[in-house]
Amino acid sequence: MNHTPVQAADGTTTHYRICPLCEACCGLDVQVQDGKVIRIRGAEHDVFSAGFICPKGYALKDLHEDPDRLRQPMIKRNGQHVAVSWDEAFAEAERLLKPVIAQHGRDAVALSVGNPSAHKIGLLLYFAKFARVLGSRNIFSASTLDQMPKQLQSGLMFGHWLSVAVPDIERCDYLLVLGANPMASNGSMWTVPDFRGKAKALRARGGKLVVIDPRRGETAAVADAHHFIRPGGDAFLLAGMLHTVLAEGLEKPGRLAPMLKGLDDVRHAVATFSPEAVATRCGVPAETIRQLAREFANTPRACIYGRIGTCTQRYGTVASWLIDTLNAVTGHLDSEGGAMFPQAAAFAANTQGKPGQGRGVTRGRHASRVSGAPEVYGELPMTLLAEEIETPGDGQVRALISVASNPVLSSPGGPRLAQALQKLDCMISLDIYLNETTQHAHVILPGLSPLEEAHYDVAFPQLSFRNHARHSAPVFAPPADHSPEWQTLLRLAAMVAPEGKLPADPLLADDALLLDDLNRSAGPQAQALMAALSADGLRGPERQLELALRSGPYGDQFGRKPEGLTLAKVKAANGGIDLGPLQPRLPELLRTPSGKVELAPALCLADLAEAAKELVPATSAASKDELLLIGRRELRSNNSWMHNLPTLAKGPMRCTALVHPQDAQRLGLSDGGRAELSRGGQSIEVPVVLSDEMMPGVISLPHGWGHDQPGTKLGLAAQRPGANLNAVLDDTLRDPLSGNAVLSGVAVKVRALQPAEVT
Ligand SMILES: Nc1nc2c(c(=O)[nH]1)N[C@H]1C(S)=C(S)[C@@H](COP(=O)(O)OP(=O)(O)OC[C@H]3O[C@@H](n4cnc5c(=O)[nH]c(N)nc54)[C@H](O)[C@@H]3O)O[C@H]1N2
Ligand SMILES: Nc1nc2c(c(=O)[nH]1)N[C@H]1C(S)=C(S)[C@@H](COP(=O)(O)OP(=O)(O)OC[C@H]3O[C@@H](n4cnc5c(=O)[nH]c(N)nc54)[C@H](O)[C@@H]3O)O[C@H]1N2
Ligand code: SF4
Ligand SMILES: [Mo]
Repeated sequence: MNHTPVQAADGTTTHYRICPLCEACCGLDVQVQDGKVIRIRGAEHDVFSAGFICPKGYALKDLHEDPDRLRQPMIKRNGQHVAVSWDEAFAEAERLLKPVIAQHGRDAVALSVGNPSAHKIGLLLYFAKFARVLGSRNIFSASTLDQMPKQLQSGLMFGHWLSVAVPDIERCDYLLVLGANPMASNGSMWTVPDFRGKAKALRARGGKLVVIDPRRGETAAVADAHHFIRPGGDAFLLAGMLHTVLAEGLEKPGRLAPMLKGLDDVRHAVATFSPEAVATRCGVPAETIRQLAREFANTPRACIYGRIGTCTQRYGTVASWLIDTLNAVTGHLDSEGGAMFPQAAAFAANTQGKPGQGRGVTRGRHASRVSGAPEVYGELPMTLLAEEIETPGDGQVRALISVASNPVLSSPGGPRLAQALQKLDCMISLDIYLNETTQHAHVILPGLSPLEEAHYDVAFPQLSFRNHARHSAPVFAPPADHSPEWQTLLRLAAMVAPEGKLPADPLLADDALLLDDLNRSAGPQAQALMAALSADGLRGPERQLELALRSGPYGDQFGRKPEGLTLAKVKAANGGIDLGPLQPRLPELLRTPSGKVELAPALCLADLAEAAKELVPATSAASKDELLLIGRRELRSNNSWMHNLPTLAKGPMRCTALVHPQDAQRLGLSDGGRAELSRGGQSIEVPVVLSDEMMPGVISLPHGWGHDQPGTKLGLAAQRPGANLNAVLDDTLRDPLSGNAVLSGVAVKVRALQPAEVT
């Protein structure tokens, strides 16, 4: 039974809905009258988010009602997209896709999967199934524009890509934040609704919040201290801090000591990274580095948290590794108020299998065809998609299936990729807009409105500040003939499966794939389990969820622990079920072959040795007419796809370049004037805002803009299109360990535009 919507005397109903727009995963109350949303508020009774909401949460109404949101499949005829029936769309997809596989093999079909898929249970679970059936090596995702360094580092140290430690903020007394702005982003790789309230409480109990960022932004504004850092300098700063901790004998791993492996190697590796040696490279004075190391190490409940700014740089994996190494050697890993590991109720690999030991992670099981970049977590770097399409030869990518992905705006080298997409024999997009990427698709298969779908977060309880299990039912029934995305993916899976291997009917395909999985995991009990799971008519993602919850760490184990969780119990709980504060999980969580925390992975040591070469001589700053470009997130925007929603689009233009007045003076830039940013033959024009929030020499611009492409259908966004930051970022720059793109600290030429030059 679902928790039933609350009916008011005035005829309105209030529905509980978990917001799928960002990682905070807030519970919302959606009030409905006569089939229309009349109000959205934070759900006070949500056990996890307790009433918090941000302006994007209200915009779910706009998204639901947006006339430009696709409600019917589209196919391209004579260069124009036209709406067609679902049958026609699937027939066209099959007509284009099958010959590519028949003639060129499975690797000729690439997949590109984007951020919103992490927020949809159907997309997340069934994309994985689809990718397995397809069996292509060419898988690209937003992960290599974002957090792959953190996943690789966590995999190397703890044995699984998703064993990521997050700040235990409610018990923390010293939080050092690098390269994150949770006041704008609402948290990332850390699910923490109402960061402001939690930061305020931390400070109220005498704790300290310190921010390291080339921009003194919204999070720095609520912190006790802020220090500028040269973009890309984090690995150097962190190595300097670790050097200080070890040189001054501040390490105290405590109960972790017997679980740590490689401390001597770490000591040796950071020996050359004294605060004096790194200061110029990271732009943080040596004395500040020492002070940061000392106060962090000496506060009993302390934590370092690094996010996108620390990942999207040349030494992204090394920086991420140094963060958790610092947390570990000071005894702040896996301890209250430090960096702790959530225990999700469902789907967490680190709650399955043998506790305490495992196979660990391997990378480089195959390499990209053209540049030879190693596979990481089954993926190749997103910045290499264009060359895989452009470069002729065996294994050339000739078809692309994009799933909730807009790499033309989100990936460096976007304009080059847009050109490449034109050359494909087949492009199929699962998306809800005709936008900068999907305009190149031969077939677009739309998803539902978030208000038409049930929701349970698969990924984010694995990254949450507190353990919980929450489910929300659809607010509105989906249109009768609209294929939900998990079924769309199964229909595509049947097309690409070897002949006769998978039924074309998505419900039968779902049964077949689940039974396969159960045969592998449960052996002789597979049939009985299948029957039990399917008893209440459960199918698709909800049946997977029932299996995951019941067999999970809090589950009823199919009756063996009757007090345990089932899907029905989670559904019936109004506002979800609180599973308590984070608990120590080491060594049980570990899946490394050694059964220890690997403090000194060989890959990281080798790359730190590379970084050491940059210490002497100190690298010079950008040339006089160049600034180092960094990204920015705005509360009323979300990556590339929410600029068409009226409540978010109103107000001042957000795609602006922030420049320090000192730089402005040198470059002849003025507040409100326009500048041209250029690099590698590409240029964009943006409005300039002068701001002493900026570190001199650095310029900040948000990504996800540039909605001026003909052939798209984004009426409102096109009125104020902004410019595509990724047009001037370089698709050759990567962290060689994780394949993650370098988005931070790339030097761009900045030129003031005279009014007559503005286009
Ligand atoms: N320069 C620079 N570039 C960046 C970043 C940066 O900081 N700086 N950030 C990077 C990061 S962190 C990320 S995660 C990526 C994001 O990169 P992407 O995931 O490629 O981009 P999004 O803007 O999230 O666009 C997602 C697409 O999903 C569609 N969509 C939305 N909801 C649904 C749905 O329910 N179903 C389907 N099928 N489609 C849907 C949207 O219409 C859009 O086309 O961008 C990266 N790019
Ligand atoms: N409102 C809003 N919320 C979002 C999104 C959005 O687009 N809008 N996107 C969502 C997504 S996909 C993600 S991944 C998360 C990201 O969430 P966060 O990781 O919090 O990302 P940002 O808000 O971009 O903050 C990154 C900070 O890093 C700083 N920075 C840049 N370069 C460096 C550097 O080299 N070193 C250091 N120390 N700092 C640096 C920037 O100035 C910025 O303040 O946000 C999510 N939430
Ligand atoms: S913070 Fe994120 S999850 Fe919460 S309402 Fe805003 S967009 Fe939705
Ligand atoms: Mo992201």
